[in-house]
Amino acid sequence: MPLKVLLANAPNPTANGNASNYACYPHIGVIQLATAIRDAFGDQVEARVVDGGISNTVEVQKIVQEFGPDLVGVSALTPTYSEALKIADTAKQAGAMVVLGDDHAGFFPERILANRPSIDYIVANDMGETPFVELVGALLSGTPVTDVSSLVHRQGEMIVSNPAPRYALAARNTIPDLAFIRDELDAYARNYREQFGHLHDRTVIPITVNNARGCENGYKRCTYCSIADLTVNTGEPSGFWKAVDIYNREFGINLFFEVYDSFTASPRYVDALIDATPPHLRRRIDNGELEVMVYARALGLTKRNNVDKCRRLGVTRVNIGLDAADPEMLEAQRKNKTTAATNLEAIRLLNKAGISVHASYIAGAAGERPQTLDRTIEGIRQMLGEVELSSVEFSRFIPLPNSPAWDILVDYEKPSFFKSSAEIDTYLADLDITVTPEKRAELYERFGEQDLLDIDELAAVWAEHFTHITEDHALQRIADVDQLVMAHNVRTGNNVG
Ligand code: B12
Ligand code: SF4
Repeated sequence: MPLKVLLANAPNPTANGNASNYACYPHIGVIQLATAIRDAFGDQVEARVVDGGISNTVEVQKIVQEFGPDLVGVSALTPTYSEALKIADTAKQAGAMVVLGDDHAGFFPERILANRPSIDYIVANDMGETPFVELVGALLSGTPVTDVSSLVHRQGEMIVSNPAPRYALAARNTIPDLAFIRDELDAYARNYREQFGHLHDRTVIPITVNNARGCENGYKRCTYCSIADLTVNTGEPSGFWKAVDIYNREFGINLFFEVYDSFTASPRYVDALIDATPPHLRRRIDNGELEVMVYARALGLTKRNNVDKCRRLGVTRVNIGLDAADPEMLEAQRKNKTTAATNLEAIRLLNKAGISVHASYIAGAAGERPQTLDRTIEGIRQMLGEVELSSVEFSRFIPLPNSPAWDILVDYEKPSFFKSSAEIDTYLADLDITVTPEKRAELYERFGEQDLLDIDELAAVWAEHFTHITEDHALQRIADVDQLVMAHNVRTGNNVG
């Protein structure tokens, strides 16, 4: 009998239990894990994948019950953790072992194991492939899990964290086999085309790929950035093109969203990608048959001929976090030498190269005032008048764990991204914000020891204590911008990309 393994991505918790607002891409992490164990163990395992991103918790729970798995792996982000817990409970009741992975699991592994008896193991690493294969290997052979790297597990009364090395993408980066989600591929494509189809000359079928990670701003990350690890970690350039080739031939995919945190982080990798482009794919890129989409920093795009390099790689859409047009807010967001002028310059260069731009802005950064928000909105108005944007996303600020904002809100005593509490005090004093010791204690009491966090509550508390505007004001101004953007026939949205 093979070991039955179900990998599930937890949905967002929304009122109707359906998280598919903008499910344009599958969760490729869980597909990669399923592919890796199938490749490693063949018919010793029977793997299945379900993405709550295009269904809902109840659907995922039904599949867990029907499949009767021996092991359920659940992917949990901070906003989806509540649903991950429900899926874990169902899996445990159905007699499965449960392992949790992805960002939220990696941020609070000990706390989660201490609070949640349904969860047996946590993979605390944002590169889950090697540990997951090791875990399944240990379960198949009945050997102890003490040697499974990056695993956090119980040993009697104790919670033990096995050593967690940094795995290199160049050493192992299995191409996720989309056959695991063959029946659902069309649903993502339809969702994408509904929102963005008009940006492309032909009918596009999108997918995310990931052959490189990291950001040049990683040493001083943006205030809201919650990404687990921003160290630059690049795969073999040939691996990127192999994924493009296979996905295009086998699944007709023609739009590849490389979710590298910042495409301009490693100039050497970009050059190597250009050099490694297979001639038959180069021809198809030049004919507009294959398109690439990336995230990039505005400042990075203005340097080293990067826009031209993007164009040569088939990039037709770029996502940029412009964040604000007000200098004080850009500084508060730790945008690291990015100014309203560099933002405008980057978009002009992209426009000239015929590359469309998805721009995102944030209302309610630390120290935000009605006037700074007005300046940002004026900047958006100017942008809309001077350059072409394909979509503009204006979101409220949400302080997530593993970000500088989390240090400011919760981990004040032991910050991870500020040198000390004193540095946080100086940062806040510059923004005219003071927090009393009593309030500090209250904030820690409220969020400091929790594994389950309410995103709306976090956003509201942040607005109240760390900005000079109310949350209602931020939401009202976001609605104003949506009107403004729509009047320019540009798509709006919240986290659309
Ligand atoms: C592509 C992407 C999306 C896509 C695809 C969805 C998805 N969940 O992957 C879309 C646009 C749909 C999306 C939506 C959302 N996203 Co998103 N997304 C990303 C992005 C840019 C890349 C993720 C990726 O594909 N990486 C490449 C793959 C190969 O790696 P991976 O997914 O991390 O998986 C690896 C490991 O994490 C681990 N692993 C993952 N799952 C599991 C499970 C088990 C059992 C194990 C053992 C290991 C394991 O192993 C995998 C292989 O190495 C990241 C940013 C980033 N750099 O991480 C944000 C990010 C993950 N998203 C984020 C958020 C908040 C969301 C939303 C909640 C936004 C919202 N408000 O609705 C939704 C959630 C939707 C959902 N139900 O999944 C945050 C999470 C922060 C946090 N504190 O949790 C991130 C980090 C961005 C940020 N704001 O900082 N997202
Ligand atoms: S530019 Fe993006 S990836 Fe880099 S630190 Fe800022 S939010 Fe994170």
